[in-house]
Amino acid sequence: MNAPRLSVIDSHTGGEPTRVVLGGLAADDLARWHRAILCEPRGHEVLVGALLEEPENPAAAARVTFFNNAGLLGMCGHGTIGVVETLHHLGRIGPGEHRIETPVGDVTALLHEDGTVSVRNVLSRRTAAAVKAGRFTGDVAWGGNWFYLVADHGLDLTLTNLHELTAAALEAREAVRAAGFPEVDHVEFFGPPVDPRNHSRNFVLCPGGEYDRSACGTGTSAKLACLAADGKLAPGEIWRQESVIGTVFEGSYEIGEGGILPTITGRAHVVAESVLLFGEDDPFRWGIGGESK
Ligand code: PYC
Repeated sequence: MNAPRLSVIDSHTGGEPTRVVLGGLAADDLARWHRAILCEPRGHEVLVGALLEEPENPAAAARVTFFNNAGLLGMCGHGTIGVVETLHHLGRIGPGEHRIETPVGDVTALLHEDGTVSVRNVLSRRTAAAVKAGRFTGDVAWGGNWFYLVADHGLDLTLTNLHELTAAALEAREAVRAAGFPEVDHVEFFGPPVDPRNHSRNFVLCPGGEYDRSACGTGTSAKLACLAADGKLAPGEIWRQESVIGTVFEGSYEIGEGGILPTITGRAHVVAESVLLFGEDDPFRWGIGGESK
């Protein structure tokens, strides 16, 4: 493919950025283009991409493939909220319920009149409890991505501890994979909330080594699956999950077949509209550290 010109809209959801690509590529192209689109010098390693395509089901608002600096993502909670806010900003949808197709299943997103969005996520479940991995013990759960959820990390969940948190989460990821869970690519550390209105604070390590600025929609879904499995949260009860920067997702769940159906509520804000260029003579056409495959 020749150098595309890609129209993108950037937003953030609770501080975590989403770059929606409005077309010009197919999902198969992302293996080659993901770092060029997201990473420096056109973006930053923390950006999560969302490629919009025509849905298979004409009743759906969009088909979305999420990706980050490391490759493709299954589902993305903050990203879905960012996509809905972006479609609203473009005048393509209004308040109401919208179906969105993702590679791991359809989700529904309810855009409220006040701009908040409630995402009914894919079936989520805890697959293993109290897994010992190196110096950590935690649960393994699916919330649209795979998580290792750990409370006994020994660190305060503060921005001043980012380096220590990242190093410990990478260590936990290595250890849980070696313990027989190679599918885990996200690690979620828990601690007490700073704001007493919230139930818990988290730090989430994403597959490419970045931390989630939001409370992580799929991570909160995985947490709800664990709380449900332990009988610590009833269906319909609200769980307020605070992120390491203090932003909040509200979660609740219904019982599903073989798991739970989580709903995550948050708000996104559009911050930029732009066209990305990838000059053939640009030495960083593929992003710093990226290369054509
Ligand atoms: O909100 O699900 C999420 C998410 C996954 C990775 C970054 N954010």
